[in-house]
Amino acid sequence: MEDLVRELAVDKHARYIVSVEKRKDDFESVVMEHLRMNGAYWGLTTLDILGKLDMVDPDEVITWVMSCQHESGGFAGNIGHDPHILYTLSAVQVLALFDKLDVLDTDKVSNWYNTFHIMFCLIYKVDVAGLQNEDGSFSGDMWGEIDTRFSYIAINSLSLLHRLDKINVEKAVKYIVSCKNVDGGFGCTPGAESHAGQIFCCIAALAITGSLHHVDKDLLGWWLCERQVKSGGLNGRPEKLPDVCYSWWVLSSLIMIDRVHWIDKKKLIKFILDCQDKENGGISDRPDDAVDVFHTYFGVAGLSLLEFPGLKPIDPAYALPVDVVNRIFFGG
Ligand code: 3PZ
Ligand code: ZN
Repeated sequence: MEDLVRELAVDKHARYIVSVEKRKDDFESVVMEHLRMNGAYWGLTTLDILGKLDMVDPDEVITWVMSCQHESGGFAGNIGHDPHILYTLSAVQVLALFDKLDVLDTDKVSNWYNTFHIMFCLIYKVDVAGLQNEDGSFSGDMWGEIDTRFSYIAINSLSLLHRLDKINVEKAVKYIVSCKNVDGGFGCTPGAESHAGQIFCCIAALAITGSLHHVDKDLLGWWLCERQVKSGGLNGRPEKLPDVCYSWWVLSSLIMIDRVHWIDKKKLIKFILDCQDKENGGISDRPDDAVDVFHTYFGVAGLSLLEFPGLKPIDPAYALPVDVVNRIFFGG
């Protein structure tokens, strides 16, 4: 392991992240403009894991985050956009990184979730009825909005705000368990195909709520470790190409179910290191592709889960540095 330490271009990755935040007009930034809150979370968490969070001005970040909050309590992806649960988790996570959760009126944020949850339950009732009568082919857009990803997002952010009591956790867990498949994995809705990203959301939500006893760990562990391909990288489904972001979805799930020793950790480290742009910084989905903030974050976070020397450990369920999570739940 010691010989690998020099292989991670820490300073270059940190400079890459800071430079992307500053460039607001180029193509990459225009594409990412509507999800800048997610980008801020990916970039800033990367900097923190690298021990470089002091490269940004906390006041500047907090002011911008709070200017994305709506009267309703939810957060938008950027100033002037509509609030969505996807951006609200990122906003809560960014505030947590800077130990600034106290600037939030937590009841306002969690009441907004409550509204969302009531809507969720109303639609879900229809979903169950619909599923019982159909073969699984339903209109994508409408159903796209009901997804185990949103269960994870609600459970993670409400837990960080100490407001899990605002939702019916038992019902939420029951819904997630209803998305479990015979291969041990989970899909986005009951009966939907297992997918590593969805498995992460379900396993992490079950971990946060202390419900991992619903999981067949050996069966799921088998499906997950089968994701490792010859190059050492991990894919998201059978027959797909490996991708650095799956280092996170698959690896964090394996850790949460105590089966991480079933993959070749050294080969995965090598795959992630091979995806670096060693000249200009940043990490891509697979070797020699273009880098982006998303894969830079998941590459560095994956290395952190693999206990790469010199990186802050990251919590596999909350997707925040362990010291940040400890500060929230144990004070200090
Ligand atoms: C990427 N999104 O829909 S996206 C994302 N993907 O907003 C961000 N691995 O064109 C970046 N693929 C790059 N910077 C990619 C986030 C996707 C995931 C696409 C991707 C990643 C392979 C094809 C969905 C959390 C949040 C969102 C997602 C997953 C997990 C894109 C394409 C899609 C998107 C953004 C840009 C490069 C960056
Ligand atoms: Zn990817």
